[in-house]
Amino acid sequence: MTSVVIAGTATSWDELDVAAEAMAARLAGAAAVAVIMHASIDAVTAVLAGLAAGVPVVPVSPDSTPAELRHLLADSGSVLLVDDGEVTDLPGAGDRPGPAPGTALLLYTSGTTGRPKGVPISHGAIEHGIEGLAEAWQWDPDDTLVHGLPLYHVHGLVLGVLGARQVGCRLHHTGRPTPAAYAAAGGSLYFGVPTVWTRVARDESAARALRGARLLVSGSAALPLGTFTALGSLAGQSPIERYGMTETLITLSARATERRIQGTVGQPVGDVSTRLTGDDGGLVAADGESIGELEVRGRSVFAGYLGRPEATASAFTSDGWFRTGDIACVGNDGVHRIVGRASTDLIKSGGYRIGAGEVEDALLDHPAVDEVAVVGEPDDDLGQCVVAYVVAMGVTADELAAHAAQRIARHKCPRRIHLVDALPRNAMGKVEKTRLGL
Ligand code: MCA
Ligand code: AMP
Repeated sequence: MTSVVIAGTATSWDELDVAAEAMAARLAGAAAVAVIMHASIDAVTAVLAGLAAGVPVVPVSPDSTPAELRHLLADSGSVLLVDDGEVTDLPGAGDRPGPAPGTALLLYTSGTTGRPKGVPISHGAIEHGIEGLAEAWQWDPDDTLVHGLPLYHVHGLVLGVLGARQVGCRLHHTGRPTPAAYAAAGGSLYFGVPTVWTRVARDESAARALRGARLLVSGSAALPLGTFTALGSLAGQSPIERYGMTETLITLSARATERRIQGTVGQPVGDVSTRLTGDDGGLVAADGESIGELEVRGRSVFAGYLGRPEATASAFTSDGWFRTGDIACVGNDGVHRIVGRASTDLIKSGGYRIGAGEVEDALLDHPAVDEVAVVGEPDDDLGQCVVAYVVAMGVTADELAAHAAQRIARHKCPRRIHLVDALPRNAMGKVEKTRLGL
């Protein structure tokens, strides 16, 4: 019986399947079920139950504010909510159509403006993506996967739980992704966002304790050079990097058997194809130098946002490629390098994707606030941190921080709020975010 440990509680995949089957009967026929994703056996059981019952599962962050939760429940068409193993009927639910049949998960993700959008992910996309990763990483039933990532995103849930289950390996979820917990877990395969790897690299004894691991994998944001190098010497290997997106699952990855090249995210996974397009819409050469927007196609790519035809139309090209919004360059060996993002309005902080517009809306909602611009500023630990520039009268930065904290989850809240007299604007009156903080 393959063991599964989640935040200190042990079980097995077989026991989880039995518990999930029992809950599946209660969920069957629902348009969608929302699950509060504490790092717990109960939460994982509820996800597996939804998948077994053919009911789309909507994983919800336990840190969601009441306003965020209301949006997710209404937007997703969820008719049931599971929290700590308790299934509740949602009153007044079902006003909106749920995801299409065949949807396994409905994940919510930030855009540059507006509230988070639902990304329906099919059973086939998940299976295909994990098969591709198993091949790229030589991931097999002899592995013990260790991570402590949140269970409501692709990284922690799709790869970190459903991946281990599909491969049939042991899983040790550490509850929180701390260096000490990673060091104590004794795994063969470790997942982390760059912030986690940076913290491990700064804790020399934790980093040295990973010397027995077969493979360290970093994803969700760019891995800093210093972290790559420090782990190379302390842990005996640098992490391999892979690149993905909620909408595409995992698109690119370095291979376990190949030499690790800092700053590269490898080649396509599974049947994924990629191309780069320039500002003029023309294709950009894969010559290791030219850069363009990365576009992708393949079985793991989603078909469109739930109930957002306009957002879907602008996310795909007329010939069916998904526009990632990431700027990349590709070598003639097919190895990709992510060099930036097309928009300053998508921030990556601690591996979380945060839409500047959502944070701006939360602050603009305060009556004393006239104007807001939110940006991601470089941060040694988080990659980027959320910073707000606010034009307001008669309110303090602390009061605005408290206001935001009631509306948006903690990781989206600005770490710094600067009260300013005016925002920098160009001749057209548009805010120039790149001039903020200068
Ligand atoms: C947090 N704190 C704050 C604020 N936010 N204080 C003031 N203002 C704020 N706005 C507090 C926290 O509550 C905590 O307090 C302390 O500051 C430290 O917070 P933080 O540095 O954020 O550390 P953390 O809470 O330990 O989180 C770091 C983390 C976390 C563990 C790396 O960011 C994380 O779990 N990231 C993973 C995100 C992820 O899974 N992304 C994948 C998306 P106190 O210490 O008192 O509690 S899927 C994806 O991207 C694609 C598909 C892909 O490629 O994988
Ligand atoms: P999310 O939708 O939260 O999954 O975030 C997806 C975004 O994370 C991508 O569009 C990239 O900007 C970023 N990302 C993911 N993996 C990497 C990586 N290895 N290097 C750089 N950026 C990454």
